[in-house]
Amino acid sequence: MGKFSAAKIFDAVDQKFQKAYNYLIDLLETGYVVESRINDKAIKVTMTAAKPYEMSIDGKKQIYISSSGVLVPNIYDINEDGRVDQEDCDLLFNYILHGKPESEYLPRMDVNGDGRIDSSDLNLVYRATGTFGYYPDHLKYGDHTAGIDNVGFYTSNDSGETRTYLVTW
Ligand SMILES: [Ca+2]
Ligand SMILES: [Ca+2]
Repeated sequence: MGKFSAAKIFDAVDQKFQKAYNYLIDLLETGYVVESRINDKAIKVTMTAAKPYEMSIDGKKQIYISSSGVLVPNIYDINEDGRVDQEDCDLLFNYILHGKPESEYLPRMDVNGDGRIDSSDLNLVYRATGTFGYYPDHLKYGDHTAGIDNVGFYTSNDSGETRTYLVTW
């Protein structure tokens, strides 16, 4: 049986702490990126000095820290203030109705990523506020649809895919 040596134990512990410390310093300096596929979606989490936290799904930022240092909880937080509420709905509603305000948040307004900013996006944000219900956006009669989007009033014979504008904003 070896002789008990407190010095040896302290050395071993010290080396482990040193390794952990070096690992953390490396992590802080080089950052940390994890990429994975979950349910066929590309999930990426980045933690670097430039992006202290950012999670994206299929290349679109979902949860992240904004340039003003606010934790943006999800894609429905249009104005990046950390809350999904009526203000986000109002921004979207005003843009759909009046084409304004054209702000820095414009790229965030197409929340469902279909290339249009319209009532589908507004309804998603509205529901994300926890409020029950919908913003009425269009009327449907058989194959005929009449509605509004960020371009104007439209009619459509194919449920809104092809839109003929009667009035534009
Ligand atoms: Ca918000
Ligand atoms: Ca959309």
